[in-house]
Amino acid sequence: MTESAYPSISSQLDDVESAREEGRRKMDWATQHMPILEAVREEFIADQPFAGERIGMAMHVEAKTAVLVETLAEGGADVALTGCNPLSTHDDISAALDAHESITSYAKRGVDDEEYYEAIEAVIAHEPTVTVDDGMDLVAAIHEDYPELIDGIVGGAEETTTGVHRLRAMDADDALEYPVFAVNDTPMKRLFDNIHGTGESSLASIAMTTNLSWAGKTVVVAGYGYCGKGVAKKAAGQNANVIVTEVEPRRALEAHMEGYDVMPMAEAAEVGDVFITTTGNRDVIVEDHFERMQDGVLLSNAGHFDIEVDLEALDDLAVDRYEARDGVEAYEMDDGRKLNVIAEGRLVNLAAPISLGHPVEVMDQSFGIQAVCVREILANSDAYDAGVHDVPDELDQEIAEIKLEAEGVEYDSLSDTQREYMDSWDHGT
Ligand code: RBV
Repeated sequence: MTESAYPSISSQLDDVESAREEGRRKMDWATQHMPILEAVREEFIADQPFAGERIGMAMHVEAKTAVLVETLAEGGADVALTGCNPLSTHDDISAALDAHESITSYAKRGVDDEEYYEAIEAVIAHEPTVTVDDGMDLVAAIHEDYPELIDGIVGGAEETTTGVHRLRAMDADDALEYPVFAVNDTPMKRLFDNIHGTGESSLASIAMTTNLSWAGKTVVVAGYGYCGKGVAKKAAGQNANVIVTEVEPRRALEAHMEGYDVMPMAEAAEVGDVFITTTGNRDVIVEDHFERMQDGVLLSNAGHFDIEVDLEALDDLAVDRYEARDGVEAYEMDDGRKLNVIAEGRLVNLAAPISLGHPVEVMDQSFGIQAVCVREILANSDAYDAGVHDVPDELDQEIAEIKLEAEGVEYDSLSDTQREYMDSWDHGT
């Protein structure tokens, strides 16, 4: 394995022993609620499907992710990892992982842009045979700067909507040179992680960061994709009035039929108390909107990148700027209004000081899919050409079955007659 000059987390902390201990304690807690990864880990320990492989990862380095990382390492892999957001890393978790003989962690909280990309390069210096990304930063850096490594890469897996979107754009340009599974697009991921995970953890992080209530607030949710649906549903469940903004006519209609107010952002800007962007696009809340907002609004983003709220424009408008609370930056306008930005406009459920990411149970599902995707790409590499691949449905079902069994939920199966009927076309009235 090639060594990198960039230091792993262990040499960057003052009291690495106590960090490791605390990280391990958090991982133990997560593990107790991750029956899918527990089952997959037992299988991997027995079968050693990753013996001799090097897995490079760029993900949110916190307790649940750590359980995935260890599961892959226990399956025989050498794993090198770093963060996929400068503010989502938990240093104690990073340190606990780095203590494992087959794991090197470069993730550190609060890195600047330069350090962030140096850490990505440090992971790439391990010459991974498989990549696991959340947001596609590893795939992008390898294709742009280390194309000579591509021949040695069997494949990859991508966690999030934004990453899959970027990968599909790359694939459409014939620029993606190894196979990558779109983990995000599976039912076991998207219907739970994106909806319940984003909904619950974004609202929890905003509430804990501000100590403010949802009841009676007007909450503006930008984007009604899977994440937006979750945020809107949970906000309505907390007695907020929900406004949805959309650019896609059927989604706008869906939100309207769900009972939410739908209107352009320019109108929503005037009445919203809390703004949560979930679009995956840029410039969703911009200067014109800031000018119309009420005093004291909260601005936050639940999309992967920090480009949905135009903070540069907000900074230009501001006559003063100060930290109102941990994780809350107040921007004061010349007319005295204060607009409060949470977690620097970065993924609010992961990047605020108290954020913990999605709940453990949903990450068990998402990471269960990640784990079996890594197994699949290595076991059947001949079946996958360069490009984005849907995860085979049997793998998604395998994870659902483990989860149902762990929950003690029984369900029906088709009789032979029913199966035959479903496969036939000649039964009419
Ligand atoms: N996400 N990870 C966590 N490890 O706590 N929470 C959310 C965690 C993932 C989620 O799957 C989503 O697709 C992605 O973060 C956005 O970067």
